[in-house]
Amino acid sequence: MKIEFPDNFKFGAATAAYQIEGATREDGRGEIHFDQLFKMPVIKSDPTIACDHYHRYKEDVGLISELGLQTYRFSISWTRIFPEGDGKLNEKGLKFYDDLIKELVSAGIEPLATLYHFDIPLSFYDIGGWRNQRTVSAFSEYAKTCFERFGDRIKYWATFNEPAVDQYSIYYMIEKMKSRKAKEVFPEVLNNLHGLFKAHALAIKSFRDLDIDGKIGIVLNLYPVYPISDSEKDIEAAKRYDDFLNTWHLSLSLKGEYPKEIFNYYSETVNAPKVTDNDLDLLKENKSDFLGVNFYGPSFVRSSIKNFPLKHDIYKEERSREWANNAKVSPEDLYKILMRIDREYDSPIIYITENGCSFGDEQLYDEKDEWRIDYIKRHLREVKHAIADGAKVERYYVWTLMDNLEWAQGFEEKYGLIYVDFAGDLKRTIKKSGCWYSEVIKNRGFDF
Ligand code: IFM
Repeated sequence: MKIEFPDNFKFGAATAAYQIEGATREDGRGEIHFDQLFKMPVIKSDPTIACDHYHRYKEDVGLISELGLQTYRFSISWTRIFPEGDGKLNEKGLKFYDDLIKELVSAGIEPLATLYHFDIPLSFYDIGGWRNQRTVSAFSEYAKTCFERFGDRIKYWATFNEPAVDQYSIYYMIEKMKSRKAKEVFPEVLNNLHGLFKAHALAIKSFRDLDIDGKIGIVLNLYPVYPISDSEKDIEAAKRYDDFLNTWHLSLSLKGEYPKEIFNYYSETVNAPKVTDNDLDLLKENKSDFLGVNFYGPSFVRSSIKNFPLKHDIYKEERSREWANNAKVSPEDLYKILMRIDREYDSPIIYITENGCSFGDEQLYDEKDEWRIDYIKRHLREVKHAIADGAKVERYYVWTLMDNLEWAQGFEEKYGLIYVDFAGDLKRTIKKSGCWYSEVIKNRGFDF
């Protein structure tokens, strides 16, 4: 059977600044919270070089071209533009992105830029991060600067990548490492998320005030959540987690409002977030033009007394062909979440902004790369299935263009279509999966 995609559907791949650029101490870039974390002995990887994309961006755009990608999603590093987060602009940082965009556009590759991919300026992390109005205002100034400088060439923008991971995984993890209690940290997570969504709405407002000819949205990590058993407690825990992970972020992004049930649950358990009527108006008046969906696999939840206040635990299995780095391989669940979004949120335009897999360390010409082909094929089939059933899915970005720094997991996880020789000279080689994807793009589909 031939799986074919409509003419308006675009194929691409995604990356993020911190995971590929390196050059963290060059050309005036300011520090982010991760720079501090990577100095700690528990996390061994070195982000100062990463894939050295900062110096090899021309070669990398050449590879994107060779793959035939129609669009490329990358992120801009806030502290390259404003080293302190606000205040003095860094012309060298702006120039780097100017050069990258020039290279992309002249190769006919459409850029989609993410403004924030887990890289809060250290100076702002230290003053309470997104809970502090100064961070919120500085982000909207940074966003405006990017729109003014690059908006003539970049038509597609995402404000934030995966707010839930930024807060519920990263912020939570960092604060717990300081031996702080969940009862203290969780309300901060919710207030941070509230500040982050205000910053998102302000960025959208300035995008529209500047009358940029393009579309702006947000990128969420979304997936069906299942109880591990049919016990009432597990079912309730799964519902709470689903309400938090999916409903909370979807409702804020697409309806500009908080979902009542889980909002009330949090008000009663943690007395957060603190929200004003003005904030709610801001969110309502500045909804996304499109929704970016990052999909890796479903979550399986059991009830637990350990995790305050959601009282849940996530079930995981050892890695295998059917259980990739962080999730079970389950393409049908991509279909399910796409149809849920379509049904419950008035049929928004959707881009799959990330989908991909790592099965741990991988050599060049490894059978794990064959598994990647199978993974992408099965997920693309479900994307087509959702389109056929009415979901407005218009793009698909493989995570990721090239093997890179997988945050605290370092360089051992390999999600790339391109192999990078981290043990040697960082030489790039297109993997078999990259060649296969390239054919899919050329043929606008594949045989299944
Ligand atoms: O590498 C990350 C990316 O930064 C955000 N989404 C998930 C990817 C794989 O874990």
